Amino acid sequence: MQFSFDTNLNKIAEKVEANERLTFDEGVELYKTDDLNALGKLADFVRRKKHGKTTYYNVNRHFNHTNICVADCKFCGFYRRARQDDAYTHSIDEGIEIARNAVNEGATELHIVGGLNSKLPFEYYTDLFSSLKREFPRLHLKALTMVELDFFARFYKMPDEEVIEKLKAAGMDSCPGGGAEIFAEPTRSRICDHKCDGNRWLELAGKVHKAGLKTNATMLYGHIETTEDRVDHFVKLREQQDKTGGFQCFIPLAFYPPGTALSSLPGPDAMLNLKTIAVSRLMLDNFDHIKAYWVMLGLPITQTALHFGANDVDGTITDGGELTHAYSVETGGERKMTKDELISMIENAGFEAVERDTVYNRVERVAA
Ligand code: V47
Repeated sequence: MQFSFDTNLNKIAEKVEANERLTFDEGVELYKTDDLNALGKLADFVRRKKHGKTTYYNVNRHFNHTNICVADCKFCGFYRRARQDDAYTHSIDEGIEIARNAVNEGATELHIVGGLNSKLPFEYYTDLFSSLKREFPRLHLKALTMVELDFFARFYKMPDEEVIEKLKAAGMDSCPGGGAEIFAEPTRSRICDHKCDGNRWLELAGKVHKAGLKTNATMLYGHIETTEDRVDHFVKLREQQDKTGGFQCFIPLAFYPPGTALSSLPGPDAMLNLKTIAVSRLMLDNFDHIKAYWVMLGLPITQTALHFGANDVDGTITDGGELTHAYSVETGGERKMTKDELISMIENAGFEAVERDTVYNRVERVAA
């Protein structure tokens, strides 16, 4: 029997096997192949070398404190102007109640992001974090993207370091990876010209790492970006990781068009979803974890992605996650999964499910 293998990939396969860094051109070559099986096998080889059959998940909750935003991103279906009827900002007490429900359901992490809201004082954030920490000292606050930190530094006129130190002192434990979108110009300016550029996003990630906190990194794909833009994104993240080393996880975010200014676009298909997981695993040789975000990918592609380089599926997530609601794919009508459902999804795909905390320590639970 003749097994197919795109012979253009032979040289890259040798480099992957020898643990050698791939170039920009090789990243583009990987995207261009039609041999999805070969690409998946290469990424799976690296995934299994790093993690064996382990696939991580966590028990978490999203809290989007405000949907009021001045940024006007073309891909976003979540933001509102302050005058709109369905604009909202949660009070600190509401935040505490959402966190209390999450903790009662076993959450170890609260993922906090929101719009760039020019009506809020900086103290809203420090009060929110310190109040949450007072009530739930063991709940990890994964809070605020580099775009929010950039907005705070400019809007509240503070040096970056002061913004980061004050939020860290109040209880910010790490930062999620949002706001990275696509670094390459002119694409970035076409989809989000009111927020910080790619270099600034990377600079701030470096500063957060230097302050001793971990962050994640994302890439929004499947809109107007090119293959070269995606590979450029990986190379820039890899260079930043070489410098400051604080990225824990990369999360490719599949663009979901409904309700956005780009709603006429089809969004990414299964080929692009799987290629992006696999190429990110192969290009981001200094990232430990690649997350297949089930909310965006749906369950069948998430399971397949575990064979294409991903070793994490994120968490139980969604209640209270208005932002996620704005862009989540229909997963059989579900936008929330129980821990048992997550475990079954991972195990049915042939992997071992391991509960982690935000910084990838194993969580051992005592049976009730
Ligand atoms: O920055 C916005 C994206 C991000 C859409 O760090 C959209 O663990 C698809 O960053 N279609 C926020 N995506 C979410 C995020 C994230 C999610 C899960 C885990 C982590 C982590 C981070 O969502 C935004 C933007 O890139 N987004 N609109 C949309 N229509």
